[in-house]
Amino acid sequence: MFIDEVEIWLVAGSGGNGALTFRTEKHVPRGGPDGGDGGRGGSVVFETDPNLSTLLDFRPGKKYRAENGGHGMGKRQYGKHGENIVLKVPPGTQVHDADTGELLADLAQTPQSEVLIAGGRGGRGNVHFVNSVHQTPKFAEKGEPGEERRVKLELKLLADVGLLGFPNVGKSTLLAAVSAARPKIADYPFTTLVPNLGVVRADDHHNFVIADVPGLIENASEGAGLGIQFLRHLERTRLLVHLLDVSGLTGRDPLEDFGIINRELEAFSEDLAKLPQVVAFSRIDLLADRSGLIPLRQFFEARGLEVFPISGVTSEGVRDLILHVWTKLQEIPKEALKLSGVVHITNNARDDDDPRRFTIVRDDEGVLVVSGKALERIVSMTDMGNEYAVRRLQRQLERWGVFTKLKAFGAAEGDSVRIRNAEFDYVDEDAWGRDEAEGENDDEDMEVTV
Ligand SMILES: Nc1nc2c(ncn2[C@@H]2O[C@H](COP(=O)(O)OP(=O)(O)OP(=O)(O)O)[C@@H](O)[C@H]2O)c(=O)[nH]1
Ligand SMILES: [Mg+2]
Repeated sequence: MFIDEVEIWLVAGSGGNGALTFRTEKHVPRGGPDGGDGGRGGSVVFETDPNLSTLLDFRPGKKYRAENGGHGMGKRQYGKHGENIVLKVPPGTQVHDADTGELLADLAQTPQSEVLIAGGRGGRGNVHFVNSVHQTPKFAEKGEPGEERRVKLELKLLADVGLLGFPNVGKSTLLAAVSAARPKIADYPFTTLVPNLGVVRADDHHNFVIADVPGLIENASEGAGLGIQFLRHLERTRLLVHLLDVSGLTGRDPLEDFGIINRELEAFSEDLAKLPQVVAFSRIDLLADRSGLIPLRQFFEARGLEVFPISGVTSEGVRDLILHVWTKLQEIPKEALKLSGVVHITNNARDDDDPRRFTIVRDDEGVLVVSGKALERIVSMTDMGNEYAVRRLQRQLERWGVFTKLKAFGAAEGDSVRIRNAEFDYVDEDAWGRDEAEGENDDEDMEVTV
């Protein structure tokens, strides 16, 4: 189970359809066109919220939808814009395309808000298509369908300090002793299955964040135990507190444990292995005779590591440890965190506005598939049930060189051609379009400006 990695769907609102209406006046059954534009669809927006520390509120697989735009109406009335959907995430959340893995947004700052998918454009009402030749355009544009995208949200916890240690050494107990966090604590390994965060009060004005992660075991970096998936939470910390059980009750050798865990860190990431460590001897309340700790302490101090004997149960030594950690944190700059803040706006509409840029491929069934973002958008906004709209589309396709390129590609009379959801039979250009070119090629001045 991961609380900090979740796949969801984002659905931008579709634009509303433009209206196909005509003015009605007394004694004039059909006046001029007066169809208004559809409203823009709502966008999908992410916003950081410093009060959040998990992605638990997101339901895996759920579709998070922005509102659709309203349809245009008669009397040139615009449709209402769709409401954006604003998804709140903890700082440190990254949004990836679930299919390609591409990083779409790195939401590291507070406040930070990013439009992940812009809503679909509203279709234009027929009033826009009046020109010197066509006084009564009998078509309107449909709204642009809202883009849908599956994304993976990933939270790398922005903790200052990570707790490191074998299972059952008392990491969660320590977190509970120093913060308001109430992680599950029990006397068996792998009690903690997901990372817990706690805010620790250093003094009246300063806090820092500790992350308690599941215990590590030998070969964790190769997937043993709960594996490495949690090690990456420690990647963005600035300091590690390495807990060693010195009570002798578990039969573990603290020195051996220390070596094993550090080897796992090195195997996982060089950066992680380089983080400064503070050693905490855990469960000292269980030791009646503490003389055995002296050589152990000397071993670490000889290697430049500070040692703090503690008990999360009685709180002995805990305050000293915390004060020491706080002092050290002040020496380690926060800039060490790698926060990029990179953002790509994924909206198709903004990426490529030139309908002359498209590609043609023949699919397995022999259908000629024409793809190009602007071109596909215009096709998706064409009302295929309306012969006037379809005729206009044909003229546009011709103007943008679609038929010429299809011919050059080897299209033969009767081949099927598909552009997005529209499929039609290829007709050799010499056999069609002549009559259109004369009287009907009248919309040069209403170039699509989407
Ligand atoms: N006597 C004593 N018991 C402790 C101390 N710290 C932890 N324990 C006990 O040790 C057991 C394990 O403690 P946890 O805090 O759950 O250990 P953990 O390191 O978080 O374990 P995982 O989540 O499994 O990795 C519990 O039964 C605790 O009550 C301590 O300082 N003294
Ligand atoms: Mg635990």
